Amino acid sequence: MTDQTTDVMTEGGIDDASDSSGFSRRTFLRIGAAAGAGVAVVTAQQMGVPYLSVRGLMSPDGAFTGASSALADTLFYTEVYPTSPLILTPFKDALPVPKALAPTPTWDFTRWAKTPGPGAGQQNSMGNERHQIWPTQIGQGDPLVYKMDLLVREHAFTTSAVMPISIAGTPTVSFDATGNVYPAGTQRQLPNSTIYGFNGTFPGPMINAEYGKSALVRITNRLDENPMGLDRGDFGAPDASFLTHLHNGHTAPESDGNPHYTMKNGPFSHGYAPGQSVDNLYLNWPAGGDDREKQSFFWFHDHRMDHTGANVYKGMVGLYPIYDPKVYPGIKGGYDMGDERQGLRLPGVRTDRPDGAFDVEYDIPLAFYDCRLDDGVTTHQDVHDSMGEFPLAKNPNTHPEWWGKTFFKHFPNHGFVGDIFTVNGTAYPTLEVKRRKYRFRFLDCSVARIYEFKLMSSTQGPKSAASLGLSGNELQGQWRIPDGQQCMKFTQIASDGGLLPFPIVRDSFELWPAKRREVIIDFTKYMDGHPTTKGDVIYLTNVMKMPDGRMWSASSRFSPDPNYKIPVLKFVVGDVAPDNSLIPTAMRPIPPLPSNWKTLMDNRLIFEVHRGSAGGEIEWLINGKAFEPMTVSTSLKNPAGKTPLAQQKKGSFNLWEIRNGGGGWVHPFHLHMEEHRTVMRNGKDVTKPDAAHPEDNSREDLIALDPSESVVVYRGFRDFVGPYVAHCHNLAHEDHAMMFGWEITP
Ligand SMILES: [Cu+2]
Repeated sequence: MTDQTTDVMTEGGIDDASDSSGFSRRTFLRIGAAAGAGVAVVTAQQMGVPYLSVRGLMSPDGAFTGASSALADTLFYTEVYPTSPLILTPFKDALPVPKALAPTPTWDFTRWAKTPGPGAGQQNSMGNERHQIWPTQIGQGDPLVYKMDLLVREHAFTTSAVMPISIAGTPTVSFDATGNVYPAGTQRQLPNSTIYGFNGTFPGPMINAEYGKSALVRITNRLDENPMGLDRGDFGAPDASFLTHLHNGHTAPESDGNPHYTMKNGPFSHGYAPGQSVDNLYLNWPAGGDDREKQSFFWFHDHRMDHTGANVYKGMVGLYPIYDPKVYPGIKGGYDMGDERQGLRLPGVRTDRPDGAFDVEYDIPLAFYDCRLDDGVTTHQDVHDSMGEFPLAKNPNTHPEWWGKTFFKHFPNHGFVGDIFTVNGTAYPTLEVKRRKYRFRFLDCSVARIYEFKLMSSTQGPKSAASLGLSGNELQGQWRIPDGQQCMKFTQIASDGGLLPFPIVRDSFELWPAKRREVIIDFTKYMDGHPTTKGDVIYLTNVMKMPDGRMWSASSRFSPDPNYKIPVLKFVVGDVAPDNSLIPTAMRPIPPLPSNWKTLMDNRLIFEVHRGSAGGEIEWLINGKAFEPMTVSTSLKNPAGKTPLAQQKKGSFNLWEIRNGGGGWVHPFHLHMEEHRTVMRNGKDVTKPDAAHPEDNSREDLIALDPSESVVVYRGFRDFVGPYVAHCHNLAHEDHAMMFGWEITP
């Protein structure tokens, strides 16, 4: 253990605070690191080192081969996961297409015991915060009010029968909640999984927002209630607290749902406890009031310190497309308001509802989430098992009573990847489409999995990986289309930061955790020009193989595996429908860079993300430090010889460099509050983007950091003051301290 790590571990501070179980995970780590209690030990052969060596992914300084990481791997966890039962009839269930949540009528929320409003104490149920900017201060009316309760409920991923299979891909025994054992070869129906969901659903509600009309969301924690008497399993924040972050809303800290804020303000805790509520106010106002900063697809998710991965995986995900009804000079009608007859004329037919919400047909969000279901024979075992977070589980233990329900393991902290792929909460769904253009809003809400999507046709149709003789990690995804061939292209119109300056036609695109991509798919013709016909089938196919949370082992960019073609969503072409949409040639202009931006390079802030030597709870470090929620982080020494605090003056702009410290890992790195623009990669000016990174000519809120890559971004710090965070969005990395606090000062 290095001095640096010892430092972090003895620093004390708020991460020592006991939670409801009487322990802090990080406190336990200190005990655990010393005593080795409750820790699984694996042999050196099981570790990732040879795998990475073979792939040439060792860091240049060889750090990954050093004893430190190996020791951490050895001491703190094993990578044993269950094999999910095989879903026997994929594409049986329809893709759930969400309808917009209705705002709460004024007569209703004005009768609430604590009414929403701009006054002191009106921002949360503790009465100790107020909204930094109320919409009337920026020329808007009072906000639309939405209500969401966090509820313990059930969720079904499929209605198909399943066949329990082993890691060898062969039929195996299965179990049920009452203690029955079913012999190998018995078809089963899955039990529902327990979720913690916004309004009790997964995914949670969708708010269709509009620029210029703010939204206030009253989120109330009712996770202490369990009216259906559901088994909560052994994951999710053990104190049932939550913290909701609208990713990546331009939002004041008190509504931003980040632990650097909540530890110092508001709840003075990791999150909001059962019985508490918070009014998250989303101004739907672009950074600096600049229309070029408008975005188009947010999502909201849990951000509870140390348990974000578990809480998101347990269902705390919601959708937030944002439209722009503004009329700009020279363009007829609202620019991007969900109506294909005006503005940019992107696909979408809008219906304004009497309840104050609106729905947009042919404009569909697709939330990708991978899961694993318990096989009843895999031991639930990680470093927390001796610390009493889930005492009823008596872990390490097997849980045949949870057979077929979602399985999550906090460790290993490489990440967590599932073997069943779901879209909008349904495994392998089907969408019947009209013969016309659609807008799809892609979101990766998985804990760690990265996807690469292609549109493929297949004459033979899907075959189960097990039936192809595959086993182990090759079973991930369950189904393949061995004869799949690309048949269509995507026209990408937006990235995480909103509409692109120009559409990009793509054969495939990657989707990293928390990232969004919006595309138009034209279902009238194939890429060779042939028209589609009714009944044609097109598979949205994942071609990135990612056996664990480190990174992919095969993708189009690196060592593609032509046999890995996982159909995740089936489109069936139906009847022709009217289509007034167009594919525009130009969309949202990118805000200009100052011509002298390179003069900011010397004084840039530098953050290097890397693996620590202690492993365990604080395995993932930034600038050598584990996340310390009370503290503003410090930059590494920059070329000007300074180590500035991560503080920016309100209204300022700066360059920040995020470096991947190496070791053959990738990190989806997310900075809260404003989207950024990538200006340098590995020291090279990319303001004129190349084919490998066409979106460098756009705004994003997440940096997809390749192994050992350095990325410099330009961004602003406008409108609000206070504490924010930046962190890896591989949620296992985030939960193991790969996060730092920064702030905007007046
Ligand atoms: Cu990471």
